[in-house]
Amino acid sequence: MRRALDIAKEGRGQVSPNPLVGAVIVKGNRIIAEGYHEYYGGPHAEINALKNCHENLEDAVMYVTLEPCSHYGKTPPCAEAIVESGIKQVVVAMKDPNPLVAGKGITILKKKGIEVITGVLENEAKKLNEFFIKYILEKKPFVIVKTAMTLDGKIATVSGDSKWITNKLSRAYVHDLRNQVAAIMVGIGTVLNDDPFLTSRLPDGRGADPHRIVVDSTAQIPLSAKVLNIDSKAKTIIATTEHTDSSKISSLKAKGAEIIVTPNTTGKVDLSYLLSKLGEMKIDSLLIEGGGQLNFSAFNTNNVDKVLSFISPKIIGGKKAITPVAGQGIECINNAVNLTDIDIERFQDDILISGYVKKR
Ligand code: AOF
Ligand code: ZN
Repeated sequence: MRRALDIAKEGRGQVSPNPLVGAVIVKGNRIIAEGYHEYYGGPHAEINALKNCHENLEDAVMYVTLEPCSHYGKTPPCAEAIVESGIKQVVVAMKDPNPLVAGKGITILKKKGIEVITGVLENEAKKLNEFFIKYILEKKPFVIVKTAMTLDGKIATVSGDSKWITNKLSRAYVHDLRNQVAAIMVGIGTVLNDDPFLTSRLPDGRGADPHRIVVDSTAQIPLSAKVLNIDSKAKTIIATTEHTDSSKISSLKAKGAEIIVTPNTTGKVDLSYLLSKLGEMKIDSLLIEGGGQLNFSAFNTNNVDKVLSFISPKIIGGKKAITPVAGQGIECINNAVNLTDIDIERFQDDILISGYVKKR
């Protein structure tokens, strides 16, 4: 199963919004075939493993990271293909949360006399598909807020300089993450200050760019901004409100940007509405990279699933130097956003603390 989980990861950046799935076929102590879900709309992992197998499958066991499907989707049901293959035992890491499947795949296998063992490395499998699980159940992207600060809690100096707070290794990790998510989001302040590309630049030139989303309630974004002028397959989406004048919207559209107008009562972009729209666009995962105002809004509206907080051992001071989460803040510690399942990693001298937001 560990091998199946490992090969499933090969599909990262390619299968969204479908799950990452791996399958390994074992006979005695030998792996005789394996396969994974390689690209969106392509054959499922189980089918690829069966296709790669040229031995008799009696006495063989299939290890698969997600319950085999039972539905006619883009491809016929894997559960039926497994039945036809002659395999008599299937080991499954996790049940498929997709309401179209949700146990039906396992039922098909059992009815045909196949022995099914479930729950093997289940936590690892759930972590591997945390984007898919949120998206398929809530029709909204899994939201990660990533921040990078100095040891004294700043994300830029008093003059606004922030290049670079974290080291090369940490930054490479973030580019790899950008390759894994379907979209990346920043506030207009970040575009005005840093003029980022928001692309995934992996060292080997690999990497599918995520869609770029700018939250910009009055569409202040200059037409010369890099995100509006880059050559990339991914879309640039400007999320704005009814306060934006239509001529600016037209010129942004002429630049190739897609516009999402959220209804508003506060003058700000309604993040919950925006996330539903992104879900409708099949965006299963979203990386929010600041600034402090957008980060606060995302926490304050209960829309964050996971936090990645880089801390670099530098001290820069400055009462006015900005911090990772700003906005109006909260009054009582009791109302703080709390994280759970904390993990700590080191990238040379930088530290990454990650955790999941406890739902309130
Ligand atoms: C995959 N790859 O290896 C497995 C999946 O859109 P479809 O028709 O390809 O079906 C997607 C659903 O099939 C997916 O949501 C999940 O429930 C199930 N299993 N999907 O894309 C795979 N095993
Ligand atoms: Zn399938």
